Parts: sequence; structure tokens; C-alpha cells
Amino acid sequence: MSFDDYKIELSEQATLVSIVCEKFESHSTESLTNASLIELRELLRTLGVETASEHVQNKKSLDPATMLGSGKLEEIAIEAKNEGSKILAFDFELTASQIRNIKKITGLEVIDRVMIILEIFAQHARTSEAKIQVEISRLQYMLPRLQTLWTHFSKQKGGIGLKGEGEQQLELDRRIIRRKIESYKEQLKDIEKSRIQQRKKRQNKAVTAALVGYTNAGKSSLMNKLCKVNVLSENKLFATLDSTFRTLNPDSKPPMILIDTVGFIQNLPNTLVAGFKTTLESALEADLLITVCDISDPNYKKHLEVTKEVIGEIGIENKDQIVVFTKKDKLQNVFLPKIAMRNLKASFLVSTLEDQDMSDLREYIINYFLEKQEHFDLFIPYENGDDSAKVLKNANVLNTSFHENGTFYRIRIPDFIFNSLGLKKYVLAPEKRDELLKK
Ligand SMILES: Nc1nc2c(ncn2[C@@H]2O[C@H](COP(=O)(O)OP(=O)(O)OP(=O)(O)O)[C@@H](O)[C@H]2O)c(=O)[nH]1
Ligand SMILES: [Mg+2]
Repeated sequence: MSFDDYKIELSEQATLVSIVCEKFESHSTESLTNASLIELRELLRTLGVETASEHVQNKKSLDPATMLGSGKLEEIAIEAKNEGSKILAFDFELTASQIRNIKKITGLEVIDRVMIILEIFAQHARTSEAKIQVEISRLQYMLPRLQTLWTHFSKQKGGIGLKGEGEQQLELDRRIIRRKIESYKEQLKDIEKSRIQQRKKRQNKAVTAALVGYTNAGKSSLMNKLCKVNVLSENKLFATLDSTFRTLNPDSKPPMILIDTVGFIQNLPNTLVAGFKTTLESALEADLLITVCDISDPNYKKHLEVTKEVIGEIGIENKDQIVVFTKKDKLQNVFLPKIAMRNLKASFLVSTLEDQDMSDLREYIINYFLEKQEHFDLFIPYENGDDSAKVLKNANVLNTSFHENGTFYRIRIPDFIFNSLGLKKYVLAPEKRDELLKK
């Protein structure tokens, strides 16, 4: 049996199913359920699956066997078949037995929110690290569901098989999967080692800002405009799954690097959380966090909340932060940005389609870093030309004057970089500096 047999079969159209139930935190009110359903449509659209009608049942308590009541499920199945859907897409995670029971009642294929997100991650993973992480998540999702999947598979093949054969196969598959997960984890450790080495290389050489925020907010588009590069930006959820590093402004000293990261989503499947956070860890090295938020999305507040939560979970909430609200060109309500920006210390409203906005934001980020840099006054004798060259290469020179024995420089440079250049011996005492400036 090949592991591909466990992958979901996606046909062309799905009917959506959800629930409103006080006891179900992520679906406890009508508005939470509706917002999540809009997102489910987007997730399915990203996978190329058309979405048909949606069905929501209000329930006092959840039915452990099928979540929704079986009568309601029968009704939904009739409508789904009438409109030509082969799949029911549930907007929450289902257990193996729930999937089995619902399939039995409805006679339709059943997929849940987790499978859908896993499938998108699998399709969008590009680097080997992202691919391995997604594969681990998928195997972890499969492990407790293996029995259902296996029964389903043997039925599909028409082989009833001997009972013992099925069980043996199941145990074998479980073992194979566990072993695979272990070996993937080992591979990840190696990749992590090389990532740490690369991070060390960047350290002390550059300053960095990380773009973080909800999926589809416009992070990659900003990266493209600010760095004049071409990172994949698409109207799809989770277009980016790995971190990309680009130089913000090649002329600035030190180089300023922007990091584009994986987007966030509410109700991220548990199996994906660990992998997702590792990918986000590239934001740990950032000196500045740029939270990107699509202000034209009716749920922008929720998106900001989710972003804040994730930032807290990976422990980077104490970094300097600015919020960039994007897609202002799509905004109907002109007062909204004022309300949204009222309680934020530093925030920007932009459209990536407007060049002026992009150059203002770029300047703001560059100035942010420049202002954090220290001033140093140096006097470098002419015979130490190499050190003068270091200054010109690494520092922002504000003032230069040439004297009998050497050159005076007033420079701006982050102190961690200054310390690594070995130029401390040239720093002038204030009285000496005043004397040189007078000349
Ligand atoms: N109208 C408008 N569309 C924008 C703007 N910024 C980005 N977009 C569009 O929004 C969609 C998503 O943009 P991306 O840059 O891929 O978003 P992202 O935050 O990187 O998304 P993930 O990688 O999925 O997390 C694309 O179709 C962009 O063209 C904007 O200012 N105005
Ligand atoms: Mg992106």
C-alpha cells in the first residue's frame, strides 16, 4: 500500500458544513462560525475546489458520533447531491470515527478543515524544510485515523481480506509511519543546524525586519515592492510557507534585510502548529517586527488578534513593532483606518499598488534603523588606509574632513557592527574632536 493512498481525493465541488454551539469555542457564536466559513471557502478556492451551498446547524451540545445530528446530515446530503457535490467539507477537525459515521450516513466523501489546510501546505511547500515539516504533520494527522483510512482503502480495492490480514497491515503501517516521522525529524535537525549557521553569518553584518501577519494580508507583495524583487505573491491562502530573506535597500549601511514569513490563520490544526512555528522562528532574529494587516478584510481585527497571539507564543512580543495596514485602495469606509490606528504607537496605511506609499514606508523603515544607530567620531591616519576603507564600506558617513595626518569621520553605525570592525582605537575624545572640528 502506498502512502499516497491516504491523500484526500479532491473532486470539483464541495458543500460546506458547520455548526454553532456554545460549548464549541471556535464555533460558539454565529459570527465566529460565519467568518470561519468565509475562510473555508477561500481555503477550498486555493485548492481549486468549487464551493456550493453551506449548512449550519445550531446545537445545544455536540453529538460525539457525528457532531451534527444525523437527521440534519441526511438533509444536507440530499441537497449536496442535488447540487452536484461529491464532498462534504466540515469547517472543524473530525475524528476518525466521526468521519466514518458521517460517510455512512451521507454516502459522500468527507473532509475536514485540517485535511484542507494540510493539503494546501503540501502543495505550497517549496524548500526541503517546509516539505519535511508538512509531511510530518500529515503523517501525525494520519496516525490515529489509519484504521478508517485502511478500511476505506481495502473496500475501494474490492478486497474484503481476512480480518487478521487487515490488522497486521494496520500495525505495519503504523510502525512505518512512526519510523518515517522519526527519520524526518532527524533530517530537520540537520537543516536547522545549517540555518543557525546562516543566521550567525548574517549576525553583526545586517539589521533585519520581519514581515508577519495573517495569510493573504499582502506580506510578499510588500516584500516585492520594498526590495524590488519578485517573491511569489498570490491571491491564495498560504502562498508563502518558508521564510525568504531579501535586502531592503542595497545602498544602506549596514544592509537592511527584510524577512517574509508564513501567514497565520485561526484554528490552525494542532498537527501543524509545531512546524509552522519553526518556520516562523526566522522572525526571532529580527530587530523590528512589521505586522501586515489587510484593512479591507471585514475580519481584520480578528486577524490582528491572531497575529498578536502567535507573536506572544513564539516569545517575540517585546521586539519593536510597527503595523502596516494594506489594501487601502479596496477600502470603502474612509474612517476605518483612523479607528484602527488610534491606539497603535506606530502604524501605516498603504496600498502596494501606490508607489508613493511604498517609498514612504521604505524611508520610514530605513530611518527607523538609522535612528537606532550610534554616532562615532573617528580620526584615521592616512597610513591606515585599510581602516578608512572599512569605514566607507560599513558606516553611514555624516561628515568628513581631511587634516594634515589623517581623516576625520563622523559616522552612524549600529554599535554591534562597530565593535566587530576593530575601529575603536580611532574614536576621538570629545575635546580632541572639538579641536578638529574647529579647524
Ligand atoms: N488591492 C490590493 N491588493 C493587494 C495589496 N497588497 C497585496 N494585494 C493582493 O493580495 C493578495 C495576497 O498577497 P500576498 O502578498 O501573496 O499575501 P501574503 O501576506 O504574502 O500571503 P501568504 O503568503 O498567503 O501569507 C495578492 O493577490 C496581492 O496582489 C494592496 O495594497 N491592494
Ligand atoms: Mg506570502
